[in-house]
Amino acid sequence: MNNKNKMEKPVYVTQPALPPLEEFVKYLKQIWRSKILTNNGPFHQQFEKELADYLGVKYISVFSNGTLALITAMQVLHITGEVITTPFSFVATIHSLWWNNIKPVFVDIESKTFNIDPEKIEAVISPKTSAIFPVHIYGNPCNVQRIKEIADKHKLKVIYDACHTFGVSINNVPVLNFGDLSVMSFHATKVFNTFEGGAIVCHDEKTKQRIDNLKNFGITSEITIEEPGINAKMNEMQAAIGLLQLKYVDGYITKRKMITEIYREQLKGIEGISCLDDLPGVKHCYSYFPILIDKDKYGMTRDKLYNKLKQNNIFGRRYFYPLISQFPTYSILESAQPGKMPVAELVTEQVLCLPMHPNLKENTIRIITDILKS
Ligand code: T4K
Repeated sequence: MNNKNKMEKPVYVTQPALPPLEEFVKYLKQIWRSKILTNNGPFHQQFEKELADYLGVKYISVFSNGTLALITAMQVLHITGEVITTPFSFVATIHSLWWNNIKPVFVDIESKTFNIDPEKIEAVISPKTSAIFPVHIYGNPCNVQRIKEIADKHKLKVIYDACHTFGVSINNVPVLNFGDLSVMSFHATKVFNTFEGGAIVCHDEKTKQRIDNLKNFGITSEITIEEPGINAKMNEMQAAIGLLQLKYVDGYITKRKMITEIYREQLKGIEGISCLDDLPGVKHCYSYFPILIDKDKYGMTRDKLYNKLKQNNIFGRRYFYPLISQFPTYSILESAQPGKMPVAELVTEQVLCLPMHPNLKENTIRIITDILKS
């Protein structure tokens, strides 16, 4: 085997971007002095304010991770019965329904964005449906206007899984301002990380107060517990890292955009490989770089290419394969049956996310694309 392209060190699908350590040490010293480690401390409060400003949203409540934020979001809106959603996401999306005893009803995705296809939603609305739960997959915004129309017509709530978006806007309107709630993740693998972390964006003070109570056991005063909450609070170290990351995140996104453009240019014209385009009027955050491999035209399956890259020390990931609807817990559902979601079933077999993070060197991208071309 010709291994001239083998990387000396492994190249992973992502690598967290981190601020300078010296800057973080200053924050740590403050925490050591104050002894306030968690429970709505000063960094937590400051982070919520600065984050809301950065994102252009009115109310945000930060969480210890995105999954707990999703689980809590369902409680905030008292979601029950059935929820219409996508099979093409990370498992946490649908696990959040399961943990709330809510039945997911899957519908197919659009081939242009891999997001839920709004035109397939109305056909599965039933008297038990309480919400639509789309995901802005890879950070590409859903058709938010159409989803709003459908939700308004049928009086359904909309909760967006916005775990892949950071600073994304449509015609200068932050995508987080659509829907009743949007849920974010600041996991190590995301565009913006606080090691682990997450948030719920809402649009009024009362809801924000309720979310704050729910993530803190339901405590509303020293002796009052209004409802059964959970512990999903962000701690002071996470909030401090978040404050620092806000200073650097524009730079991270600029680098991701440059990397995307190099990939797109290099992959142009390879028969059987396609990638997603930027959407008109959208400011993207370039969280992932997914490609589709058409085995007949490319002459190799996605899995063979995935393994070939691996042999060269390059670890792409098949995000999102299998579909969530294909996992045993969910595959028994009627909406999950094979043949019902042809676009998602095809995309999950063809998709491969190539390495994407701000520290990726141009030379490494060229080695990756040379392997794809060879
Ligand atoms: N909704 C959506 C749509 C999501 O994508 C996610 C999470 C959630 C909800 C839930 O949010 P959180 O509760 O996580 O906040 C990863 C992440 O763990 C997960 O956060 C993410 N989505 C999902 C898409 O990917 P894995 O199992 O693929 O990650 P892992 O550990 O294999 O990491 C991938 C690569 O990243 C590694 O090969 C090396 C590199 N890496 C990873 C970590 C954790 C590092 O260099 N440093 C690190 O600390 O799930």
